[in-house]
Amino acid sequence: AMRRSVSSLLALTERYRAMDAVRFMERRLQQAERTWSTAAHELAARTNGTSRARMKILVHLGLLTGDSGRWFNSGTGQGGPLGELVQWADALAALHALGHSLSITATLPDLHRLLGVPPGNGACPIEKALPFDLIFTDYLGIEQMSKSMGLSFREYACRYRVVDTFGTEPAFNHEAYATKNGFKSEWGHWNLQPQQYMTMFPHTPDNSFLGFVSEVVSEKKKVTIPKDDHMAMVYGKKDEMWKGKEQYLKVISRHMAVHGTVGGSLTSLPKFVHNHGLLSQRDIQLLLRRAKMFVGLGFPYEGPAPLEAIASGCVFLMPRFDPPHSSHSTAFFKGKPTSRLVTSQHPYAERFIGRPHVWTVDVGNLSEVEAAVIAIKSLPAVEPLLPYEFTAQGMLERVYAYLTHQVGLLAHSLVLAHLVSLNHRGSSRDMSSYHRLFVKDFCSPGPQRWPPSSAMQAVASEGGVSCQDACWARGLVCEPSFFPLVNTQDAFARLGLRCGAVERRASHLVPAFTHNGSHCLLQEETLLFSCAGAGETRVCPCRDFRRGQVALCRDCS
Ligand code: U2F
Repeated sequence: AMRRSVSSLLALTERYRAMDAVRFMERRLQQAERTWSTAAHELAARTNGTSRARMKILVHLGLLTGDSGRWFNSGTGQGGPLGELVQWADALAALHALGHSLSITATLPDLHRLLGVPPGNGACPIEKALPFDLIFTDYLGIEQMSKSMGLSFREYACRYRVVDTFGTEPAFNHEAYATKNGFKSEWGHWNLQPQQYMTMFPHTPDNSFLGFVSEVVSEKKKVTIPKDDHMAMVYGKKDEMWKGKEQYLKVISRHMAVHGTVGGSLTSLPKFVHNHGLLSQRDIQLLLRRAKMFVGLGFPYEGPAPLEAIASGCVFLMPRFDPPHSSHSTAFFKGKPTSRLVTSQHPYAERFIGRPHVWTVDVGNLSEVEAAVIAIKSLPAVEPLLPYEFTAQGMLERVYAYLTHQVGLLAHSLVLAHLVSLNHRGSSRDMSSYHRLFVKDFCSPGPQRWPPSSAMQAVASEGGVSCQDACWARGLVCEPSFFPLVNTQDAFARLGLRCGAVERRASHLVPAFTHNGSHCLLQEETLLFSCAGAGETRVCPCRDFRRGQVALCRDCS
């Protein structure tokens, strides 16, 4: 059954309430309780009659352990990163609202205790069967589990979900391939199914888009705050984010009053800035409802605040990155397991939202900045926009779909039913073959493919274009779970690609076709199927998507 109150969730986080980061998450959960409750109620009505298994889910917040924990906790009230805490709070809210049985850990000893890791320093297999159906953790957490669970770590690999803000592409995830082909990174290399990584924005369709919720202020009475066309609010809660931005801000200040919410040191803030100090999430949202424009400085990358601003009727003005930022060119992305080219401070806002809500400018070109500011200031009121996928209802619908369709457990229960029926018939040979099948196929799609294959549209990309971009250019998204369906000569032929020769390769750039020689290249390592990556003409499995809910196809339930 869906849950509509957060009180039993707060009873689980109570153990860690001494941590500032946990108190931040708890405040968020309390403020958003009504929003989640309504979303749970609506989903319950929509799925009425569907029976679901209550899963035992461990949520291990690796980011709050050890040095990382000290960093997040000390930064919570000092302008440090909050995006990750926002996402974790919302992930907890969704799993809880869906009625699953949660356990939460935020220290290493607690993790070991719940996993059943025997005391001692070495990595040992856990003593009993893993007592959880799923484990949601992050990159630090998965590393901690690998170090302490010994051989059991791989045995349960399909049960892990790694909340990974910026995404992990298949070429980085496959350890041997990454090492051999120059994709070795600090964080990747876990050889998981790429869809086990869950991102903050729909970066690469190779991963699952978990997201967060942008509508947290729920008031008993709706307060109308009039927009002030002269008010610009700057996105940057730490002094260092403002360094070197004076000229850009000066141009804005000629037309609008510039407000900031910076905590701690203020040495880089120009004199003309009205600083409010670091604010609570609620207060910052009240300010956003008054401001006409929200101004990006270039950092932080891809945070939640611009969506909150756009949802409050602000226009978001931000820097374009030309050349784009990437793990090759930018210290922040170095070591991140992605080859993504980040073309602006907030590619989701740029790509999925755009004008009139989002304006992307070259901040080095002050006349372009000025023209944009004048145009924004004179825009008639811009309607608040909150993409459905960032509402509580949208996130709950998505997490519900993932927990229904991406879980080996469902395959498990089907297999068990078969085992039981075979056992009744006394056929032990069939039983063992069925069991082998189950173990082997634990992570792969069950008998019913999801999304349904009816949603697939195969496409041949232009040379040098990734499947992600080829699908997008046609108003579709790349769907990695369909790759096996296009990895055949027949599928190539249906696209008019006649194979002079066929070769099987382990490469993140295949299935693909070389026009020079008419070679059909088929994938032989399923972990390397990848929507990201451009090479020869790629053969791509695209699908449609719901408006405002890119993770789900139109006929996906
Ligand atoms: C991103 O993390 P940030 O914490 O920098 O993300 P923001 O967009 O600034 O905001 C996160 C939340 O902080 C709130 C605001 C957002 O919900 O309402 N907040 C606040 O409570 N008080 C304030 O004065 C200002 C903001 C990203 F999410 C991370 O994944 C990245 O690691 C990081 C660096 O790129 O950027």
